Amino acid sequence: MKNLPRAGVMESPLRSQCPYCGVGCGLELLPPAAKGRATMRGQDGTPVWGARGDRHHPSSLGQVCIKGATVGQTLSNGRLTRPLYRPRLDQPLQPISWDTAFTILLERIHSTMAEKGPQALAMYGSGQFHCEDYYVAQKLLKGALGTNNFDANSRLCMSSAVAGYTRSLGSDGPPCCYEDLDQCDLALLIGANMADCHPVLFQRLAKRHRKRRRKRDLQIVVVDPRQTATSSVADLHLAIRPGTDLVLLHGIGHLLLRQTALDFDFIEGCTDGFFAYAKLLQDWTPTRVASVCGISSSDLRLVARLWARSRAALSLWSMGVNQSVEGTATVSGIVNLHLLTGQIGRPGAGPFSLTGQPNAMGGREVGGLAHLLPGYRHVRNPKHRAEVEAQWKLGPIAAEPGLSAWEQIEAMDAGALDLWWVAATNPLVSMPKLEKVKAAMARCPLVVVSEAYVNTETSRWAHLVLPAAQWSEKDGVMVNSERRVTLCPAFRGAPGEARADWQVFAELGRRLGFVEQFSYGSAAEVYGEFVALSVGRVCDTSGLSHELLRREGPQQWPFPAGATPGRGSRRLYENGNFPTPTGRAHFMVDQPRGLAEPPDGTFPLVLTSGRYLGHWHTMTRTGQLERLRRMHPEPLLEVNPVDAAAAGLADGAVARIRSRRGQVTARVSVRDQIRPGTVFLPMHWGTSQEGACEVNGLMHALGCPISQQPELKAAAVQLAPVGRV
Ligand SMILES: Nc1nc2c(c(=O)[nH]1)N[C@H]1C(S)=C(S)[C@@H](COP(=O)(O)OP(=O)(O)OC[C@H]3O[C@@H](n4cnc5c(=O)[nH]c(N)nc54)[C@H](O)[C@@H]3O)O[C@H]1N2
Ligand SMILES: Nc1nc2c(c(=O)[nH]1)N[C@H]1C(S)=C(S)[C@@H](COP(=O)(O)OP(=O)(O)OC[C@H]3O[C@@H](n4cnc5c(=O)[nH]c(N)nc54)[C@H](O)[C@@H]3O)O[C@H]1N2
Ligand code: SF4
Ligand SMILES: [Mo]
Repeated sequence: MKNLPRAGVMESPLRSQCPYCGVGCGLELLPPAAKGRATMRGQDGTPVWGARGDRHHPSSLGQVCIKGATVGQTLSNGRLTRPLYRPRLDQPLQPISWDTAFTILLERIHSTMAEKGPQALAMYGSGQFHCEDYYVAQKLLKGALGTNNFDANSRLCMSSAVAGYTRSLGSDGPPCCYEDLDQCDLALLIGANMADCHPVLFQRLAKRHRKRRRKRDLQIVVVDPRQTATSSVADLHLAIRPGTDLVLLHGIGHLLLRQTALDFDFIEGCTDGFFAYAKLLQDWTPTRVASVCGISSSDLRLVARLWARSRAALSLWSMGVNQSVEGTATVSGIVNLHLLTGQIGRPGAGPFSLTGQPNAMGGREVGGLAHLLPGYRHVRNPKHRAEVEAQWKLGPIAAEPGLSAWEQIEAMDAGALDLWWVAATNPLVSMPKLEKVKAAMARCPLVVVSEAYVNTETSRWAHLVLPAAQWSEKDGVMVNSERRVTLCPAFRGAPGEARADWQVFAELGRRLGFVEQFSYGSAAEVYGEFVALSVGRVCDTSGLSHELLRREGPQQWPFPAGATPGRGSRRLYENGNFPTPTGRAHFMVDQPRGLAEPPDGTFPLVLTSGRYLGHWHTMTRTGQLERLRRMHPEPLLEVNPVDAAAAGLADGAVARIRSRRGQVTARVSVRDQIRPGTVFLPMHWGTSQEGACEVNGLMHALGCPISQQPELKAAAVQLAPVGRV
């Protein structure tokens, strides 16, 4: 299989990875004039690229969902084409040249360095960067500017998984692969609505489930306070109270221990900390667990029995686990069960985080969080810093982690940040506690937003808006949830003066005087520099290059220099050896603490939030498509009949939803599918979209103390019909 760098040569299909979710399906891109295809037209009347599943992509085998299939129609409408600037937020944005934009950036950087030092500069990036954008961004901040204040929206997304894997197994890195979905006999889907959010993987599992001959060939257990399209196929749905996942996991551990359904050889040979963990489990008796989680103890016993009997247990999780004040502990709680029963490092078994964004994985590998450096290195580790310093030749890297996403907001609010640069994320929809974010941004002397589309919620609060070339317009690499690396070639031109993010960061690096360190001839060169820094690390990709990926197709890591390209899947830790100092994985002992803001008499309900199948986050792409808008015409508040009656709300009525931080209105959908005491809103509608609903104005910003991931899945709220208080 072959990937062509440019459109125009029609014989070989052009291949890429879908730029939406972390499944990372392979796409075949169909040029506007492809033979035998009616030419589709975008909103602006111009012919658009088509997309269909790439049968050669080992991760998706030709499958796609509605978002991947329609992505071509969303790429050219409403794009930013020129840099824009205003000195003050009450002035209109005016077009400027790139040269002026760089001058504004340089002046601000120099004056900030002189007055406050580099810690008053920060960048907030994204799991939607290509690896090359990510790599140059954090080299610019951590190397050239001397501050580790580079963080990404992965902090709101995968950072609990990163922290959980690291403390339990010794390193980040999901150990499983998608073939495990074909080989497991128990799939525990905890805090993941795969049917809507990782649809191609869900279909793979659901198809097997439909065709199973005996129940015990594949059982699916779903843990979610709501019934979803995912739980509709489950053999068992545990509708636990929000925030009680760790209790549930300890309850399962308790029963496994009692049934002596343990893998003693694995525990003895490959782990430590068992006795302390076993002691913790004593307290989590079935009666207590059932009562805290709000489920029956017979259901609890059933899930423990299914696990005890399973030959290959696979846990799949996403935001219902990660976005919690005990997100890291819950991830470790999942890993604990796998260690207890030796369910890791073999076909069909293991703890498997479903990555959210298309390149959140690559971001972790290149060092895209404030405490990381390339190659899963840590800024606190002097050896790691020395290795990166030697490669970069930009001087010493600061020894302390930089400001994480929410810490950047707090610093800005305290007047301690003079430059906040947001790139490829839309925080004025997606960050919690939006009123505070707005107030903080209003205090910052220079807010820069690198963005592909015009007039997003966040660019309305920016002084300097930089037009970004997006996926399809720049060469780059993305890495999906099963550690598979795919080349995403440029096949369309960028509109107007839009530039690739990495090129902007590199040019600023050169203008800062680091000419040699930031002179890259191509994205392939950037990638080459990064992979050299991965040698010998868990995520070794030193054998990969754009050229190899173009020639051989997508590859899974580890892929050290000299590795043979192949399509087969591999797992980490097959030899029972873990990248900890002792080579053993750790049982982690964490006492559950529950929600940061539990419901009370005034705010009696827990508001949770999440996603719809047809929309992507803040809808800058999917919001353009009539077909997707028809699929989900408005944000609906899901309410149980008991809570609806108590609040005087009928189905279809409009409710006011109020938390300690703000209020929004939304139409009510009364349904049994959500457990009493919990209500749900989708996260997608900001203020730019019809049906505006600023959900995150309601959410609090308290986060997990280890991963610093905010608890975006729960805030205490009250409901009232609109018109009454
Ligand atoms: N269609 C679509 N797909 C996407 C995205 C998108 O925007 N649209 N975004 C991508 C990204 S970045 C991400 S991070 C993933 C997210 O993927 P998911 O995490 O699967 O999606 P969410 O809808 O955010 O949340 C999943 C479920 O968590 C449940 N939940 C809430 N609180 C709790 C709790 O306390 N415990 C448990 N067990 N469950 C709870 C919610 O009811 C919800 O059904 O999706 C990716 N895929
Ligand atoms: N209440 C609640 N809040 C949440 C969540 C939740 O479940 N509930 N989930 C959280 C999670 S997991 C996530 S991942 C975040 C997602 O939230 P965001 O990251 O804010 O969402 P997106 O809409 O994906 O934002 C990406 C932006 O980058 C732009 N863009 C696209 N390509 C490029 C490019 O190549 N370069 C540049 N410079 N810009 C580009 C897009 O137009 C868009 O404006 O939301 C978080 N917030
Ligand atoms: S499942 Fe995810 S990666 Fe695959 S086509 Fe859909 S959005 Fe794209
Ligand atoms: Mo995410």
